Amino acid sequence: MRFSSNIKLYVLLLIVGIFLLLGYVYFSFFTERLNRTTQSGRTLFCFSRRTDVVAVTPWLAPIIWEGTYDPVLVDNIYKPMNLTIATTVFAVGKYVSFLRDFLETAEKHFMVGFNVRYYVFTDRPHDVPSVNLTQGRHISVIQVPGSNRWQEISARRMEIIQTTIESQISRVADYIFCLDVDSKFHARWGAESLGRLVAVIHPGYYEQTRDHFPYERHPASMAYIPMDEGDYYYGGAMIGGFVEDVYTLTKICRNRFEVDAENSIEAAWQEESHLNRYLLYNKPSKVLSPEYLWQDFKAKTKEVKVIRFSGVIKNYAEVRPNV
Ligand code: UD2
Repeated sequence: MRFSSNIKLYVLLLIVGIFLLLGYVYFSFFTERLNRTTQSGRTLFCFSRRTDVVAVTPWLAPIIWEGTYDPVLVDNIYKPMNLTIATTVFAVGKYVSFLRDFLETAEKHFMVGFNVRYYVFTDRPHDVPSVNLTQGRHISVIQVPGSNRWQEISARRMEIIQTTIESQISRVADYIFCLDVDSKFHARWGAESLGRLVAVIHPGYYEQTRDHFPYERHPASMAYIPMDEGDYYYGGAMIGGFVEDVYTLTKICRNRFEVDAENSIEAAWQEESHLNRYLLYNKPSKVLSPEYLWQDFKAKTKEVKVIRFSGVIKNYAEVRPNV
């Protein structure tokens, strides 16, 4: 009697053991499959691993920080689309000396694996360095007038980008980025940055409240923003998005700039002020964190895990035509 009850116990334990083993095997297999189908399990289980930064705007546009997206998944979505990205950069006067580093580092980090058409605007076409470009990437050099005022060079970018989109870029590109030349890329700037209208938070103001933002505060200016309005202070060193959305932005900012000029007004930060005004009433669909626009003189802060693009330290008196 005791012998047969022992056997029953062994059989029961054996059955329980087999079930536990099967359960373990099934669970491991299922998890593994889930991971493979989503590129990495992170996407489903911990999409944003960041709790120290805000990764969405109040109008629900993503703010792109390291750790809030899966680069492999993003590339798998965008790379098969065979997109062309226009990239404009102005190198007028002595700023032509920044071009080599800008282009060489862009080739290493900027939209790698995509078709990129650089448009270099300069008054010194013969000083444009020759840089080895990878397949699918081209440079067009476009001559523009010089100026003896840096404010004018910086501000006229809107007009020149607008007319070049009309005459050339709209026929060949899907997206466009307009960037400052006195900068270098240091890490991936990829398809996570693509969107309908893309702006970057200025590194000098991302920790400040809006009453400290250097918006244009004179009501007479077309760039005016009242003290109780404003979302972020966006950097003028980067505008991006669909070609047609950036076209509208440049056209409107250019018109407002010209109205100001007719009234002898120059906004506090030239086209950057008009950009901020435009983006207040035309919200960007994607916002890049200051990882995408840093400044070399600024010490890295704890929330900026990766510096992707950063302005070099320059001697203003040496490189600008006026002070
Ligand atoms: C800030 C902005 C810049 C622009 C400017 C206000 C950032 C980091 N930078 O930079 O985008 O809004 O304020 O006007 O947000 N350039 C030339 N030749 C010149 C002068 C300028 O080619 O003689 C071009 C060049 O591409 C340069 C850009 O204009 O990168 C902006 O000029 P800046 O870098 O001197 O302006 P900065 O540093 O005050």
